[in-house]
Amino acid sequence: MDSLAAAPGTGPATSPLPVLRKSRPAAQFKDLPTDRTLVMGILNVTPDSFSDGGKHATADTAIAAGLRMFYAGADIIDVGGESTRPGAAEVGAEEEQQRVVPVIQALVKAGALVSIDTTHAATAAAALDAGAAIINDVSGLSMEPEMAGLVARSKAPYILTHRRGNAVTMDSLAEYGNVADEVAAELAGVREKLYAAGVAPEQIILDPGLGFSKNEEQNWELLQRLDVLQAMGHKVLVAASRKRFLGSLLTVAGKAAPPAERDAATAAVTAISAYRGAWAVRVHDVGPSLDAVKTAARMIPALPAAAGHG
Ligand code: PMM
Repeated sequence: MDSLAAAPGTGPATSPLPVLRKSRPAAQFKDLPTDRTLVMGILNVTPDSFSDGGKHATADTAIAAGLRMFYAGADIIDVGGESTRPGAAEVGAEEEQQRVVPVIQALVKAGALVSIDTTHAATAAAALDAGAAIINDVSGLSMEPEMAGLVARSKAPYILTHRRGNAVTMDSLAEYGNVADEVAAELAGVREKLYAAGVAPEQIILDPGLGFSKNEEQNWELLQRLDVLQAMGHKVLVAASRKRFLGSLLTVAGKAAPPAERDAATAAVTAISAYRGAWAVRVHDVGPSLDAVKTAARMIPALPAAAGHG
């Protein structure tokens, strides 16, 4: 019998605060679905993230939001305690851990698979201790190179994101000849450091780092040329959700769409990325992207027949 107040997909749609009664067995990375692209829900436990900052600023509201995403069907919940938006202030690792650890513990207890969005090795270690299964480091090892040793020792999957500079400097570093090739080459350089530290190839998940030291045109080019990253032989994560380049695309009367009005475009990026074989998408609004990945999975085998080859 189900040990939770509300099992995935069965909770009353109107319940604002899902209640956790008993724990479930810990979810495992190896048990994630493999027949479709995965949906990672974004849970920022921060006062200042660009699209949901302040919404989940306390542990209780963050846990409730995370449980809602889990019950809505998110495969992974990505918990972060430091905003990564351009120009955001850095948060100390201790404060970051105070924000994320109780949230991770509660979500893991509920049976969710959790990733920790951090550039700090100490926070990644504390998150793994609290039950997180994946390390998501938007700095691509550049903030704390000791992260590589932790990834090797823990054997945890590691999301290697492309970014030049840090949250303050990255916008000024968006100069590329061929953005997809250069991003791939720079990721390959960091990958060498991971290998040197003893990280196994199958632990590595690549992320083009949309919006991190890329302008709008470059973000679109990276999405168009996802195959360049896929050719590197790892899983690929696409994280376009509500980003500025989607707001610009949806400009009406000279006004970019605000973050809350970018979810339909996000779901469209999800569908196309899934169709092109992305391993996962990282999104704020889980439901539409879940529908999109299921639709894409259903479309893929239909192609050869539709084209008269099958
Ligand atoms: N973007 C943000 C935060 N974390 N993690 C990965 N792997 N890739 C990203 O592009 C990424 C990320 C930006 O902020 P948000 O949490 O508000 O989306």
